Amino acid sequence: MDTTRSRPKTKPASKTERPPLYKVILLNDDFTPRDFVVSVLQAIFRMTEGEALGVMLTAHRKGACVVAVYTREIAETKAMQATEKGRRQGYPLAFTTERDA
Ligand code: TYC
Repeated sequence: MDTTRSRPKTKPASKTERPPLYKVILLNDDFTPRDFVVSVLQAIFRMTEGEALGVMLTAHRKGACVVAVYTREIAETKAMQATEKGRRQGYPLAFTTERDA
């Protein structure tokens, strides 16, 4: 019996791998004004006013809301930029990221 041959150790080069995705999550707080949250969502996540209002209200009522899903670098950068916009105005507004399934 031939025991010298081994199975291929690498995946076929043609298989297209997709990068893992990360959710950006908006967290509710008691201090940031509602319309400021809406303006940040529009500026950083390119939402319409209606979309931003819906996300803000969901976070306000339920404590958190998924804003969008991106690759890791983009999710982390947008979460930082959005959190920083609040911080500059003295608000505790916070965005986090979480690996998506
Ligand atoms: N809860 C805030 C208020 O009543 C508004 C708000 C909504 C803040 C959503 C953060 O993620 C948030 N002024």
